Amino acid sequence: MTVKPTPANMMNDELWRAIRARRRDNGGSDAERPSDGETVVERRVRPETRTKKPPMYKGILLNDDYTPMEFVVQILMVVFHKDHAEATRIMLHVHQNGMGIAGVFPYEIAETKVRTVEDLARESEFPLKCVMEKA
Ligand code: TYC
Repeated sequence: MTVKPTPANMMNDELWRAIRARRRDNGGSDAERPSDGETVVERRVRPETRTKKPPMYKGILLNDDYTPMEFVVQILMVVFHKDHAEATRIMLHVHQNGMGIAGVFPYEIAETKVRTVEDLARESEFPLKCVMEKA
């Protein structure tokens, strides 16, 4: 059926358009709009709370020829909370492959760990490098 656009129902349409736009901005739905029998009202179902996971970053250790193996193992234990066996495994992987993942963290935590590794290495005058990369 065709509804004649009277000033009254035109205003009503305008109003609903504005309400819909507002709800879209808020992640809401059109659920309460009364149906005119022709208009298909989209009902979007969303969880009440949006839980967005933060982007994650890998903390990557780079191999070099001068940093002692045991120093790298200690770094992995102290900064990345690995036990001795896991720290040794990661260190040997880096030694043999040139690089390896020490852990995966949200941006600011990865940033802090990378800085801590390089601060400790510098204090001991070892050239150990640690970088971060989007996971
Ligand atoms: N290649 C170093 C050596 O032979 C050991 C080492 C391992 C250095 C891992 C850095 O990230 C590294 N002493």
